[in-house]
Amino acid sequence: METVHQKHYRVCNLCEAMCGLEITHDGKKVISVKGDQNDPLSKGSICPKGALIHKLHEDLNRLKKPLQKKEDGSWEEISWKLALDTVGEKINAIRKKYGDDSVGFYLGNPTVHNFGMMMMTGELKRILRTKNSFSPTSMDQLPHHFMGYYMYGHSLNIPIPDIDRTEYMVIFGANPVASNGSLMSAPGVHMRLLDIQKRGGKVILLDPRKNETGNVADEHYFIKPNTDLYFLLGMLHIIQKNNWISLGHLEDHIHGLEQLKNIAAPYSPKIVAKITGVEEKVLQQITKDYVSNKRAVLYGRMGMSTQEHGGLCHWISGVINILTEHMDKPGCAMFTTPAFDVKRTSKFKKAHGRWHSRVHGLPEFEGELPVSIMAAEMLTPGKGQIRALISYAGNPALSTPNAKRLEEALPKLDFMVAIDIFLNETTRHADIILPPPSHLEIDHYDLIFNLLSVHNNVKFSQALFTPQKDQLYDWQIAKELVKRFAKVSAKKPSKIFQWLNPRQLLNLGLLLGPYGKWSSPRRWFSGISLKKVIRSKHGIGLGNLQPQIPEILTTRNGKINIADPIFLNGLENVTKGLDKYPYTQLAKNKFLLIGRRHLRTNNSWMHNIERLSKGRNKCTAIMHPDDASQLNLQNAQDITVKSTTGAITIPVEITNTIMRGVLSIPHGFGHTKKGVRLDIATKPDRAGVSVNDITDQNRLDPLTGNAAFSGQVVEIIVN
Ligand SMILES: Nc1nc2c(c(=O)[nH]1)N[C@H]1C(S)=C(S)[C@@H](COP(=O)(O)OP(=O)(O)OC[C@H]3O[C@@H](n4cnc5c(=O)[nH]c(N)nc54)[C@H](O)[C@@H]3O)O[C@H]1N2
Ligand SMILES: Nc1nc2c(c(=O)[nH]1)N[C@H]1C(S)=C(S)[C@@H](COP(=O)(O)OP(=O)(O)OC[C@H]3O[C@@H](n4cnc5c(=O)[nH]c(N)nc54)[C@H](O)[C@@H]3O)O[C@H]1N2
Ligand code: SF4
Ligand SMILES: [Mo]
Repeated sequence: METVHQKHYRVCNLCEAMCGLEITHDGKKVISVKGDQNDPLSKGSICPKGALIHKLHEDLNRLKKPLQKKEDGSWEEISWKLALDTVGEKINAIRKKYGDDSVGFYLGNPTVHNFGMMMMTGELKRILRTKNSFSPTSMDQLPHHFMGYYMYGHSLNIPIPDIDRTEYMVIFGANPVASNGSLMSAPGVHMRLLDIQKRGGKVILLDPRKNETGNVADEHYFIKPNTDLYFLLGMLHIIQKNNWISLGHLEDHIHGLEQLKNIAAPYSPKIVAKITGVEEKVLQQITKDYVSNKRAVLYGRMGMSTQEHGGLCHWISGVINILTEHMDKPGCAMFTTPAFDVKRTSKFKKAHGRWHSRVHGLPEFEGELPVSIMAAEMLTPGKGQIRALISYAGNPALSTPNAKRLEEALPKLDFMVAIDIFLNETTRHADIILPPPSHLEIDHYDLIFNLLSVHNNVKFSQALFTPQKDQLYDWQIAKELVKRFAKVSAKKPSKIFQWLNPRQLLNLGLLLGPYGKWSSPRRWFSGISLKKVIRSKHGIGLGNLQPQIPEILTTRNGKINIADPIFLNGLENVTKGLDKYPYTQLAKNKFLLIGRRHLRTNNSWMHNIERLSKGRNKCTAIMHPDDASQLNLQNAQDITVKSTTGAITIPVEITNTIMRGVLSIPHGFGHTKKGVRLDIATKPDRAGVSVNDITDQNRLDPLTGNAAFSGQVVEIIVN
């Protein structure tokens, strides 16, 4: 009998780009995956990870049944009921004995790519009532949220670059050509950057490495890691000195302008050049071109966020965009209007410093503590010590700063449960693993990335395949745990999450959202509902980003707080230290460490796909040829990289695409750890080493508590 091939359309949920996929299948197996040409946002673009999404589904290492660890360390498959009941009993017993804070909660990156998991883990967190809640936010985009919260009143009020209309884009520390864009969902970003050039515009990159985006950019400048704040202050200095300030339509909506007056005065181009390593004339030219171009934008990502002044960087870059009429205007930094707007009706809610971490006294933000201190909260005895961990869709044993310390802490816990599809570096420490279905077995809607997308857009993906019998979705697992944990919680489960499933909640959000049927009588017939979105198959384009100030502002005074004291004080501390800035050259065996991503990797968890991990070793330490020759190093030679927290041995990759004195090592590798059930673990030449064995958990942005990966000093020992 001839097999009938069918087409399935969905959105790839592996990264932030939201590419539309066209999947050809026979009802049981995927035949091919291509970019969906009719997707209004991605228009056919796809990357190698999306094209292999079915390999995750087919991976023989993927777990399908709950596992329980036996006394001898081996694993046994158990029923869902027994697994959930055991988790309920164990965690409740610990909570009863030691209090709510004795349970640590870690929500990993894939949570934000799964709307059911997002909705229901929020409820789970509410019921757990632990102060010890963590996520990768605090080693990633926390400075963006911090800036959104203090300047615009909500941590999700994050302006994104209007990449399709801009004519001058200055990028700090991002590599969208490899990462496919972050806090700027822009599928096919490579083409979008080329389009800027076709329009006669320019792309400028400031990065200690001439990365893949640097190959596309019109201009690339090496900037010393951890110094972007000084460059931005240099820009502000020039703008203020020349009085190139123009507020345009924001004039009546800004509060605190006066306080900005002299803040950049000490940051003369001469001093800035000395600190950043970028020539004075480059700073002058970029500032001039940026100010004179009406459609220009500053955009900074990982490299700018994960440094010691990540919070101040995002503040100053926002200040510059605002002061020069590059905010809330086409081609500049803009806010989105998503169909389901999770922050739409929200009023200002205090979300910073409501409690502090026990050991280091660091403030929470949006209910989370900095992840860098998670291990300390496990290892330090006393009331409130973490004794159990719920790790949801995360791999902190590879992803967090000084993860070696966490590896020390995890086996000492009284109990750990991991909700994950693999037995990997983190989940191997669990007592129970609960595996949800694969990425092709779930419904999908981008609750968060539609909020960060360069075009307004709405699309719903239905599950393609049916999960194993009895297997629970991430959201169902959370719901089952809520039921059990509620027995000893001071909080009652909320009715809405008890009665409605994620699809129904999503439908409500869409109906009431800015384009929804229920948003106004006028939209009763034409408006959006989930049914209508599902019928659209390829998704519905909702047009370009629109100016939204003042409507979007949810600050207490209804204004943009351009100079909140928290930022001014933070900057004052930096300025006080300016006279003593350590300009000294490092010894020839000392380097400033930075990270990188590769198009064919996705943090720590897609290396197990053979077709992504094969080929050239991606886990190398990139070094400049002059540095290598000073150390007598040959390409691919093993070196030991040592820091205050540990040492790793890794092959060196010599290329002049990196700044002198800088070393670039990717994260997410190191799969050779004992007990991992992954094919990649049997291939030491590809499994790599974990850079987070040498990153220092004490290097934090003092303002936000974000991990400062960039610019850590490491020492090289030639083997
Ligand atoms: N040195 C250094 N460290 C870094 C970074 C860096 O640049 N440098 N980057 C940081 C950043 S930005 C991030 S976001 C973090 C990521 O940090 P984490 O979120 O801790 O790690 P991931 O590698 O994303 O691991 C995701 C886990 O989720 C599982 N998973 C995948 N899909 C699903 C699903 O649908 N359901 C469930 N339940 N599980 C699933 C995977 O098997 C994997 O174990 O790493 C951070 N760490
Ligand atoms: N293929 C792929 N795509 C991904 C991911 C992945 O692992 N693989 N991860 C996803 C996730 S979780 C995230 S958060 C995003 C991140 O996406 P991006 O923000 O684009 O992150 P990176 O690719 O790490 O690029 C960071 C850049 O910052 C530079 N840099 C480092 N330190 C400094 C510094 O001090 N100053 C300056 N100016 N630059 C510096 C690095 O050299 C690097 O080029 O990517 C997402 N997309
Ligand atoms: S760029 Fe991201 S969303 Fe697009 S196919 Fe690749 S992994 Fe999927
Ligand atoms: Mo991230």
